[in-house]
This record gives sequence, C-alpha cells and structure tokens, in this order.
Amino acid sequence: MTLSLAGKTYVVMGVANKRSIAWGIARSLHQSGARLVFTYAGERFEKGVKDLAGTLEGGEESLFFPCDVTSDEDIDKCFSSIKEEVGVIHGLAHCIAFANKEELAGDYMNTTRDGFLLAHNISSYSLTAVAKAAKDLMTEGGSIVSMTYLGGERVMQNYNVMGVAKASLEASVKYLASDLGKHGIRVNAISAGPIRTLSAKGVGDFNSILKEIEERAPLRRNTTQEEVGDTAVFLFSDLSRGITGENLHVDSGYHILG
Ligand code: NDP
Ligand code: N5H
Repeated sequence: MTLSLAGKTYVVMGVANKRSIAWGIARSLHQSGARLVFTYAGERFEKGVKDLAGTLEGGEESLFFPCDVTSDEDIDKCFSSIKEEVGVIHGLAHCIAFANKEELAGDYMNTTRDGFLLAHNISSYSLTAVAKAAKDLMTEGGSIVSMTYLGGERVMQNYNVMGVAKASLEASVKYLASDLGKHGIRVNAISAGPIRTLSAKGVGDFNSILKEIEERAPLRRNTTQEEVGDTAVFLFSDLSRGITGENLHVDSGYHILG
C-alpha cells in the first residue's frame, strides 16, 4: 500500500541504523516517491546513514546534514543548509530520544537533575526547536510527525524519566499544533509499540515485553517499523489533512487494554 508523495521533500531525523524507526519512515517515504533529507547527530553515524540511503533506488539523490539537537547553532545551520539546497520542505519526522541508561531502571525518583534535564532537552525540547526552524521552509504547508511511547501516558516499568519526557513531548505536539495550524502546518505523534532498535538494546526483559504484546494485544502481534513508516506517510499525506495535535497509536491496539 502506498500513497504518492512524488515531488515532495521530507526531513528524517534519527536514523542510527537499519533497525531505526526513522529508517522505517524513510523507506515508506521513499516508496511513495518522496525526496529525502537525512539529519544525524554525530559524525560516527554519518557513514551509516549515507550507506543505508545508498541502498534505496535513487538514494544517492538524498541529502545529509549533521544536527545535534542539543545545539541551537547546529539546528540553525542544518535548516539554513536545507533551505539553500531544497528551498521548500513538506514535512519532518522527529525520531529522537535519549536518557542516561542508568536512569532507565529502578525507581523513577532516583532521577538526577542533570539526567532529567538531558532527557527533556533531547527528547522533548528538540521537537519545539526543530519545528520552529522547519516552519520557515514549510511555505506550502506541512506535516510534522514525532515518535512517542505509551509510557508517556501511564507508568511503564523502567521507562521512568523517558516517560515524563514523552508526556512533555505529547503536550508539545498539542501546543505546536495550535501555533502552526494557522500556517497550514500539522503536528502529530505516533505512539509505537515496542520495536527492537539500538535504543531498546540492553533493556532488560525486552523479550518478555514483546511476548506479553503477542499474547494480549488485540492484533496478537508486535509492531513493525513498516507499520510505523506507513502511518507516517498517511500523516504526511493529504489523506490526513483534517488531523492535527493527535497521538496516533500504532501498537496492535495494546493501549486500549486496562
Ligand atoms: P534509535 O536508537 O534507532 O534512534 C534514536 C535516535 O536518536 C538515534 O538516531 C540518535 O542519533 C538520536 N539522537 C540521540 N541524541 C541525539 C541528539 N543529541 N541529536 C540528534 N539526534 C539524537 O531508536 P528508535 O528508532 O527506537 O527511536 C526513535 C524514536 O522512537 C525515539 O523518540 C523513541 O523514543 C521512539 N520510540 C521507540 C520505540 C521502540 O520500541 N523502539 C517505541 C516508541 C517510541 P545518533 O544515532 O546519530 O546518535
Ligand atoms: C519500558 C520500556 C523499557 C525501558 C526503557 C527504555 C527506554 C528507551 C528510550 C531511550 C531513548 C533509550 C536510550 O536513551 C538509550 C541510551 O541510554 C543508550 N543508547 C545509546 O546511546 C545508543 C547508542 C543511541 C543510538 O541511542 C540513542 N537513543 O541515542 C520501553 C520499551 C518497551 C520501548 C522503547 C524502547 C521505547 C523508546 O522510547 O525507545
């Protein structure tokens, strides 16, 4: 199933490797004929993103820019370069989060001030900073999609400070949708079920989390990068033109369970 986004350009932030949700979104966008612009945090990931994009037919036409979202200067430079190269963009996928590993286990109340601020800076504030920078390039209207998890709505064991950061991200989606609607820009989140990515690596008991979903979720299976990618394409396309400020769960229906 594809929708045509031919002639449109989308910025994809957060491809670390082929398992990344951002890569699932990039592949779905590519299948829809979109032109892709990738941003990456650190130099150590530059080659990986370029090699991956090279595996897409015509992927050599993609553009690549560094953007560490903790730096206002990086964000400014990145979006000025994108403006210079492509002029107009039609959407942006924000697939970025980070928290100190040691704060993703045990009691939430042990979160340090620095750890709290770091998680919120990278995982939540970055959406606001990036949306503001991207707005000037979305002169034909646009659609911004960010990634969240059920742990932002309810307590999930070990998600801890990331859950609090996702609650902030989800509230930002609503406030940004309110600000940007008058400019023809929509802002939505996808709340994905657990997917084995680099970020999920080292999460104790990830297998049992996946198993519980297979056993209990309405669709009795786990979420795939492809399902998230295809939903992102829907949110980027005109088929979703009436939707903004929404948090769309792509999680086999797990969130409806008590
Ligand atoms: P990945 O590890 O593949 O992606 C995380 C990305 O965050 C990496 O590409 C990393 O960039 C980027 N990042 C971290 N710090 C910075 C920074 N300072 N500046 C720019 N980028 C940064 O994991 P996922 O694909 O799983 O995560 C993508 C999003 O999906 C996250 O928001 C996550 O919370 C969310 N999500 C994930 C779920 C899952 O089960 N996997 C479920 C629900 C939501 P780099 O590699 O270049 O450092
Ligand atoms: C309830 C759970 C399981 C426990 C919590 C997991 C939280 C994961 C999110 C963050 C983003 C993971 C993270 O920051 C890991 C880093 O401390 C260490 N990893 C890295 O530095 C790698 C190299 C880079 C690429 O990672 C990042 N992020 O930059 C939640 C799970 C069931 C679902 C899940 C995994 C959700 C989610 O938000 O990702």
